[in-house]
Amino acid sequence: MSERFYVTTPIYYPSDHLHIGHAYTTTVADSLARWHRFAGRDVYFVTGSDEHGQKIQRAALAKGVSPQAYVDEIVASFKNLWEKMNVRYDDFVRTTDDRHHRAVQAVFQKIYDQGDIYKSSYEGWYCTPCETFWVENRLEDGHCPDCKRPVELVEEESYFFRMSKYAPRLLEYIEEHPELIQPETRRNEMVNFIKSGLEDLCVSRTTFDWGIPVPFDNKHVVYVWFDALTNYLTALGYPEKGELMEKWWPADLHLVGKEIMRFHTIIWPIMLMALDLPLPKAVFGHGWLLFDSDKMSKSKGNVVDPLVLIDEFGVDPIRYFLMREVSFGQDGNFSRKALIERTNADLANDLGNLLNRTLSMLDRYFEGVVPEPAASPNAIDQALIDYANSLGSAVDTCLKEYKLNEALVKIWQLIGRGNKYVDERAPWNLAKLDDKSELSSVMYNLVETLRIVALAIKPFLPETAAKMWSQLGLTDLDEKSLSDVTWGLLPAGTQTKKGDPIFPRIEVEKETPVAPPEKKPEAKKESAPVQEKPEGVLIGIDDFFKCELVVAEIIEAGPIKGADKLLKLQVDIGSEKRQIVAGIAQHYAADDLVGRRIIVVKNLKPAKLRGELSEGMLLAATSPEGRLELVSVSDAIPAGSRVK
Ligand code: ME8
Repeated sequence: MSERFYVTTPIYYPSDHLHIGHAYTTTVADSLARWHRFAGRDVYFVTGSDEHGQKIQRAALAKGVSPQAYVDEIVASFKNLWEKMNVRYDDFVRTTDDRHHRAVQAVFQKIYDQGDIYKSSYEGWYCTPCETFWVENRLEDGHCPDCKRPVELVEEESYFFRMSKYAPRLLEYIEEHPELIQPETRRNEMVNFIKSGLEDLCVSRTTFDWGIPVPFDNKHVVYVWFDALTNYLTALGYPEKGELMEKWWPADLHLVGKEIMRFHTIIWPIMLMALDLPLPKAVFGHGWLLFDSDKMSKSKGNVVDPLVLIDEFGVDPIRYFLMREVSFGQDGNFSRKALIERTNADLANDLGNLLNRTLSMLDRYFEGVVPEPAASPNAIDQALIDYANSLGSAVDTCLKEYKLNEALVKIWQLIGRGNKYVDERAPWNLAKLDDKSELSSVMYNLVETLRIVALAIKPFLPETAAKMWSQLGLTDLDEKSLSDVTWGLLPAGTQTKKGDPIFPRIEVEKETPVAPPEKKPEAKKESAPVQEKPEGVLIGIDDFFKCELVVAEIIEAGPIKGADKLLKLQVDIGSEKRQIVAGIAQHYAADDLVGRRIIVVKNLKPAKLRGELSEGMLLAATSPEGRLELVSVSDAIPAGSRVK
């Protein structure tokens, strides 16, 4: 990879407000841009708005305002969203900018002058929502093969771009530069599309006027995709061949959704060939973000507004979810439940707890001041140090290959190791020793792990990194770079400042319906035991894992009227609070149970006992004398930890 990185997002249509799918692409582009800057590379990050075309003109008309007034308002909302999401772009291209008019007209004129654009007439199909021309044989039941909506018959005089002439050259180029189209599955689709025959492309329209006029024929406006794709050059000052063009073209990465790969890997490269400009180094077509496994669309009413989510959850949980949940390139699913579960498990439990418990112990043992790592590292310390030292280059490699979720998994492995390290090195035991050197080292190692985590997550979760940095008592975060992701740079003597939990756990609305009462089994002739104990039967590990055992903290315990054997418990299982009814009243006093960490079966079907909902079952063993004892763990294991 070169030491410079020009990355773009699609320029979105301001026909409507942006939703979580648009935020997805832009968050990824922003994190890549931030990471490469952090790694010391020169970065240029461009986004924008695609404001012309029939779709926008119609939307404005329907609202009774001019197209310009219509787009001005929506584009302002784009910029507001990016600001709220901490997206830091270098340039925002509006296709209604004068500079963009100049660029598009220059591109059109040059290609026309060299004979690659000619006038003819178009008679065929058009999908306005996709702004796409379709030849009859590509339609599916008379509908757009991409968005499945009805197409319109269009008959008009048009200018055509000789795409067909360039098809063999493009195929050859793709063969020699497979990295142009990523991921690989999309490359095959595109190659097949080209091989099935490229038509010349209609590049002007005459039946409406919201567009850039063809420079030598005012009756025509330039086709909106020909206009929009040019934005990647507009940002560099094209047609001037100035410093920006010199420095940044060709782009390193056009990041787009899979549905617009064809425009970016066929039309755009051919336009560039006709302009005699080098082709971008890569176009990456990521998958779709679905909503509860369904395509998001206004008509289905399942469009997710990122601003609403940010107000409710804060920006970093959304950024984290988008990049962590989906394997980049593939389709992924968005749901409120999944967002809450991710936030509680990875951010509140794993990261939040590591920060919180480390700084609490540091307050307790060293008044919050980072001690010298006095003792030499043992094997457990060394494993932590080695992993932390390898993290920077591991994440860098992932990002060079656009594997964002893998990068986050690698960072969270360090967090997981940090939490495990606390349990293994048990600082509370070391604190009992007269010689505090080992305790000093262990506490240093934990704070140092957190410093490295804060740096590594900075490009992905800038707000969280800043909050952690301040609690760690460190300064100058903006000046830190990848080279600081190196073990041992934490100065001993740093005064930390433990603050509020950075990710308070989100309470989950009870979404699981109570299972309907089970049908009574048909009366059997012989009475059979209610539950057969499969003693002696061997089960596979998969069977065992079907049973989700987690650590739960008992928050409240109380009696149930008229049921002297039962207690009603409120427990915290990490991701949520639950009520469990347990037959332990004759063995435990309710007050003695509060604060205890027990093991519960999380995925047991809810049931009602004596009219009380019970959502889970706790584990206990009975002594030969009949005394029942709950299976418990120490306070070191946070609620929600999986038992396996
Ligand atoms: O196509 N999942 O603009 P657009 C993932 N103006 N990504 C999604 C998504 C989803 N559900 N929904 C939208 C256009 N996106 C043209 C682009 S570029 C020269 C012109 C993202 O407003 C994804 O990046 O329809 C997709 O390609 C883009 O938004 C489409 O945005």
